[in-house]
Amino acid sequence: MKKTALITGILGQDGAYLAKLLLEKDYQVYGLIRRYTNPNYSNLDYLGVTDDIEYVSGDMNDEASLMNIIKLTTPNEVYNLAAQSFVGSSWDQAKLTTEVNSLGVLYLLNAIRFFSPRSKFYQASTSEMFGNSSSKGIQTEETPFHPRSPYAISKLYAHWMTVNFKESYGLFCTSGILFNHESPIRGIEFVTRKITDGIARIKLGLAKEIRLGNIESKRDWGFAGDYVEAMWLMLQQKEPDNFLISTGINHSIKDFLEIAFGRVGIKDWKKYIKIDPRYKRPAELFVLQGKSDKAHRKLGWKPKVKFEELVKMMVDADIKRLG
Ligand code: NAP
Ligand code: G4F
Repeated sequence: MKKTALITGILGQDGAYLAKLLLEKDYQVYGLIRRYTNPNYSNLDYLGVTDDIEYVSGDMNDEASLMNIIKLTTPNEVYNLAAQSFVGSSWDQAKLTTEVNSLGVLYLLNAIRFFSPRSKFYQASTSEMFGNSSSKGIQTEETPFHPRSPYAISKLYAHWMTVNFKESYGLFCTSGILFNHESPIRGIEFVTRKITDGIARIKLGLAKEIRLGNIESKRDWGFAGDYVEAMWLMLQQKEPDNFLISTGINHSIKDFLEIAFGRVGIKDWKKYIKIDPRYKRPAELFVLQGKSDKAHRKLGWKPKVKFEELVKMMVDADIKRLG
């Protein structure tokens, strides 16, 4: 019998990469999608898996829909990737962010508890939960949390609720604390994709500049395809546990700009960048750099794609898409 998995957020970046990985492992994949007049399958199309998924209709804000889906599918594994995932919007839409990212997780956990308690559960937690708190600038599973955005706060609630369902009801609940991970299908508003899309437009004569906020920030950027493998590995363990997933190396947005513009032969990239206060955040998170020793040791997981490779992959894909 095939193993079964339910993925929420299947139309997003990670949902698409995870679906591809699980299909390659011969899972039957259920994908939760919201009701739309015109749903956007472009990420799944990009990876060539759109027709291999069984779609179920529901919403993280609708508790009954989640109960119904869990009851009907009783999957071996549930990956909760659905979220209002853009930090920048979370100040403008704090209530919505909380409803989807916090309460939605509580609804899903209760649905599992009542209708499929043997399902293993993965929660998409985030390095944003650390805020600017770190020991010597590097975060580990032991670093205290100090969230600095409504998004990070909503995710911290979900993280602790996931831990609590494990401790209270003995469910197999894991939380993956993932650092930034990108790909050619990263959402267009995130800084990496905004830059690679902007560069492709400049190169093709479709745009003259890219408007950005704080370009001093440093992030520990990895490749989404590598990170979904870590999610899967977490659910293959005997005991549920939380893991931090990162590359261990960080770079500034300026580094990203230099390599990305370099890829299309532009050296004087500064003249194409305009700093626009609209893209600055009320509370910034300056440096993220994670130490994934526990994941290396217990999961045998290591990232494969290096930073430069990732940047070039994204630039090339945007040039191809627009060209
Ligand atoms: P993404 O591309 O923004 O995808 C998020 C998905 O959530 C979208 O498909 C969206 O559906 C879905 N969603 C939003 N609200 C929903 C609702 N009310 N009901 C059902 N689905 C809903 O995000 P991602 O980059 O793939 O990230 C996946 C998860 O990992 C997110 O939870 C994110 O917070 C977390 N995370 C991401 C990173 C990263 O660097 N990428 C790092 C740490 C943690 P629509 O397509 O219908 O809009
Ligand atoms: O690309 P970003 O929007 O990603 P951010 O805020 O780090 O969040 C992403 O990673 C988290 C994991 O750490 C996830 F949990 C979350 O869901 C999301 O996937 O911004 C990165 C940095 C920030 O410091 C931001 O202020 O880039 C800076 N930035 C500068 N100019 C900009 C811009 N960010 C965006 N999106 N757009 C700009 O114009």
